[in-house]
Amino acid sequence: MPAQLHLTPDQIDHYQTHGYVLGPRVLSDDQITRFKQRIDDILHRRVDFPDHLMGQTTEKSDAAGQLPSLKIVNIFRHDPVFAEMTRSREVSSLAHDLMAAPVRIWEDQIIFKPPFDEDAVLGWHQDYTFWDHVGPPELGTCWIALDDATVDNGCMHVIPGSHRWPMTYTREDLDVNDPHWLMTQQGIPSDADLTPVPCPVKAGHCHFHHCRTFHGSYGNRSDNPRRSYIMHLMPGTTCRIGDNWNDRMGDTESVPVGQILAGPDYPQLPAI
Ligand SMILES: O=C(O)CCC(=O)C(=O)O
Repeated sequence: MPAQLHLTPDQIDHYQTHGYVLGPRVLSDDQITRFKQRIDDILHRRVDFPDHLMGQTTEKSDAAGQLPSLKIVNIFRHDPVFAEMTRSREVSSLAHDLMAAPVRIWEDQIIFKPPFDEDAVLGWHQDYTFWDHVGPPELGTCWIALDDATVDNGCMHVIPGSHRWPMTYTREDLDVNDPHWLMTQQGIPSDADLTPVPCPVKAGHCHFHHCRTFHGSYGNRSDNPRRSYIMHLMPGTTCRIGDNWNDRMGDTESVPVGQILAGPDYPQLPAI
């Protein structure tokens, strides 16, 4: 796998126009194996990981003894195995095709959807709703499949072009119990096409989405888990513009309001 991967001009244009793009392979077989093992170790408490960063996304499914659907956040700040992704030249090359240098890491996540869990749904949302204490809203996400992500096992879906819509709601308005809430909000053009587009990618491959793109995912109907490792990235121009509100997120309080988020808490991806 070449370390210097690049998106083609058509892929870059696709991201800018539609708010997402499917990308190439960024993980080796060895990384996929080690990362899956590490997720297993974290989920089964064989390694230390802060409890409050392990959030259950749905009620536990019916299958006896089965793990629930989980979203684990801030992994690179606590786990030495996943911290190696802060040095990924592959992710860095691609991210710098889409965002102003130097691209830094804002947050990361693991999403684990157990087999046969049709309730493991992640409702429609825009990431920036939860990040509006940093800006400008030009952050982007590199979503990496650890298992082949398919429509059957709940791959991510997007609404193309939605990153450009003038949405007016705030975080306080959100109804987190209604997965379709976002689709009913003011700002969606009356002629908008709200047909969800799936983003299937093979294990080790990635896709990118803009922080304002509507996205979500359905449950897992397959007999395998759906695991992904997700890097939320910020262009080098990203500043703190407000106050922390969620202790599952990166802490911005060491950076004065109006200053660029930089320093050891926000590692810079390798220079390209
Ligand atoms: O993995 C998913 O199903 C959704 C991911 C997501 O919401 C994100 O990457 O921001």
